[in-house]
Amino acid sequence: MKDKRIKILKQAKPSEGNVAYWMNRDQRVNDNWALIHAQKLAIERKKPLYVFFNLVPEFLDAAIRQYKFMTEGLKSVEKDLKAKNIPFILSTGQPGKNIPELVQKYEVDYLVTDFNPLKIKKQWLKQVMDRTGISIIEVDAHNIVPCREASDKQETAARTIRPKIKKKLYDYLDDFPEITEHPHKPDKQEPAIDRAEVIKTLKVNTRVKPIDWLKPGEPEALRILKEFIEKRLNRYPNERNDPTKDVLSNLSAYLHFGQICSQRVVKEVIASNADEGAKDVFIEEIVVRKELSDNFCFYNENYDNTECFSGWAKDTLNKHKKDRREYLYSCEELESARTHDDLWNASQLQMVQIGKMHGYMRMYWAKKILEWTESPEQAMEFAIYLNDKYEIDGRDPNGYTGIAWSIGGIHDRAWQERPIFGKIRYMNYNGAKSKFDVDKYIKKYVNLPQ
Ligand code: FAD
Ligand code: FO1
Repeated sequence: MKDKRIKILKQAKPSEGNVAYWMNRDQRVNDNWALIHAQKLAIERKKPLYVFFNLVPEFLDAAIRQYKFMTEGLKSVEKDLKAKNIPFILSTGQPGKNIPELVQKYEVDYLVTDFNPLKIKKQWLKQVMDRTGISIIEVDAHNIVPCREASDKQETAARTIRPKIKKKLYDYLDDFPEITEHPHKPDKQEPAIDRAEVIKTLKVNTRVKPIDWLKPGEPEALRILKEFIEKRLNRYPNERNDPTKDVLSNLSAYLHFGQICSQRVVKEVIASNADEGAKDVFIEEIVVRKELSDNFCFYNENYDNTECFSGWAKDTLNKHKKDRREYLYSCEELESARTHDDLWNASQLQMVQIGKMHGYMRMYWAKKILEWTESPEQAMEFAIYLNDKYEIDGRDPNGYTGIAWSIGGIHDRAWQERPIFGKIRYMNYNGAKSKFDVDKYIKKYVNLPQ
């Protein structure tokens, strides 16, 4: 077990208490370094092991769509843990209050939690640390090369973090120990979770309907991974930027909710007999791009606003702030896909209807929001709001980074200067037309019943 995945956040004096894993980002039993470490600690101390999960009534702009996917996935987590003598304790409300209460109730002295670069988790962690006097340990169960280990600062671009990650990647592709049946019985028997009651605690938008084309949970994530490797991976290099082709992995929702980890995905991809070139192209995305996003959000708390843009980007966007906008749309007009651009409308409708916009279209979608709103500040606000409300994989470091890349040139370089965009990379309809059959894509979404 690489100790570099482990960060002692608070060291209390050793004592006779139990061990708990506060599950947040990595919502799975298998291949979960945080759970593996928590069980190791509990076995060493001959103590019961508990898993806490706190369900917040709202999370950024998540709707019932995302909560349904997540809570369905947690059902199989609870079942698998129960079979291993590890109680899964679900609390509802604010973690700053609930986790310290659970620590008290279950006499926990060691609290393990998984790494999460978003500022909301940093706030939660601070509240828990201020209200408990116990040891708190953070384990990076999401990145292959732990975020802090890959780099100790915000990286400029993929090309600067790539060598740092590649150098260590194979050190961190080790095998995952199994979670065994826990030998120390829990002190208390837990009443079954009343899920009807749990759902009532949510204060989320119920109009953004759950999706049915992706089944949540670890087993389904593994099935989709195997199918991707067998049927789509070899076509990925040439067709991944064509939204009319179905070659993407479709793993982002599972990765976002931690129902599968990228280390498992990469190990299976490397072990497969897919083309080596295809493996490299896919690994660039799921390792370099994905871990660059955690690096960006972890080291730059302004990942969700224009303050995070580099100096050159701020200057160029300010210089063009007063440029005439040929089109201006409100958030509602964008949300209901009522713009003059049928390609953009189709991408918005894809996101609203199926909860997952194609990766290539996300760049075009966000860049047009910069072009058709009053300011980069407003563009960031609208893009993040819509992305977090409708994308099944939203509210994720990849999303904040993807939007900051599109609107503020994060991890990108300066390009030919032009109105509104300044030197921020521009994308347009003709560019898309040269890459794929835009009419075919548009027909797929624009004619569907709203
Ligand atoms: P695949 O191409 O199969 O990729 C597999 C995995 O690699 C992805 O799940 C993701 O973890 C990682 N990956 C791929 N492309 C990128 C990338 N550009 N940056 C970081 N990681 C990447 N991704 C999200 O997970 N949530 C979001 O909310 C999100 N919003 C985005 C918004 C914009 C404006 C842009 C430009 C990109 C956004 N992305 C987001 C990144 C990327 O588009 C998605 O991760 C990808 O389309 C998810 O589908 P997939 O898993 O089938 O992709
Ligand atoms: N994490 C939690 O610990 N409790 C929640 O109730 C919760 C809700 C939630 C809803 C939508 C969503 O996209 C994420 C949610 N998360 C929740 C956080 C998630 O598990 C990740 O930690 C973050 O999104 C960072 O990737």
